[in-house]
Amino acid sequence: VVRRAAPPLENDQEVARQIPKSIHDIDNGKILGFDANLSEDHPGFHDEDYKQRRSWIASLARDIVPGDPIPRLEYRPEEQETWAKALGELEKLFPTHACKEFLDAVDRLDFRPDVVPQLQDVHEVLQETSGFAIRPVAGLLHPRDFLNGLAFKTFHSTQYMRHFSQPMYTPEPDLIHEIIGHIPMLTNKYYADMVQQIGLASLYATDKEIWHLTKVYWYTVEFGVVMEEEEVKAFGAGILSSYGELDHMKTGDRELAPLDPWAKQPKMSYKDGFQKKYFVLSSFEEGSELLRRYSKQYIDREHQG
Ligand code: HBI
Ligand code: FE
Repeated sequence: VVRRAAPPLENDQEVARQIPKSIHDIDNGKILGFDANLSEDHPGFHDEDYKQRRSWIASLARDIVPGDPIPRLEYRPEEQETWAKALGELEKLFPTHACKEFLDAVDRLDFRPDVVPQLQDVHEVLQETSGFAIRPVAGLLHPRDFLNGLAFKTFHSTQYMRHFSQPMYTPEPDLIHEIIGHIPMLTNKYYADMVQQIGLASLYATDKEIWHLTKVYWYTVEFGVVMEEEEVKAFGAGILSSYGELDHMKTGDRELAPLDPWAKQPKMSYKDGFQKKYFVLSSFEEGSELLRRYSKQYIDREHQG
């Protein structure tokens, strides 16, 4: 039997992609990694009750259409306590370690140890301040979908709480990381604009460029720092939601360098300790200008070709 070879696959050509035209075109159902099956090093791995609760909260996100109100959850006593402990610890470092835009936002949001904030309420504050929206999601989205959401001023947020055995640690995004780390900065218009630019670039990015943008996101939104007079202050959510990282950023053995979105970005380390290098902005006005120039190249290329 003579078999004819299949025509060669054009490996170097991207599969035709539909560029999302609105938030409705972004699928929030495709979750990577940890979905219902937590990895072995997750603090809730052996806790069936925790896993069930987490899956139930995650499942609510799947049925929500953008524009629907986000379901209000009644948090359990151990979840309330986890929130109170994490907030209480982090608040000790905010006055000296967090940027002034963050401190102003935290005042406005009025976090209290005895009340776990509801996503719907912080969504409404974002709508009134920067125009950002919160869309609940069951877990980690594909980087392209997550970044594309930012183009439509939408932040995909988890709604479940980390495991109560480790209030200061989570291996995945959770409500505390989103609410304390991300939400306050998203009320700032310049910051919100900067983040949206990363999203706009991602709409037109190849897969390789998505990987680069993931790093730009990592070194700004997750681990960015800003100069205030002569002092370095945190604005990245990965720093602001971690007591150890806040301390390390301020006093640890680390490098500082100006952010250059065009440059090759260092490899990201998720698990092995704190960041070795932080990228610095001189202000959020400057950051939004810089990223506007950066994203413009992607937008211009799309409209020429
Ligand atoms: N998904 N839900 C969620 N939250 C994130 O913070 C997140 C994500 N998917 C990808 C991602 N972050 C990063 O890898 C960057 O690509 C944005
Ligand atoms: Fe995050």
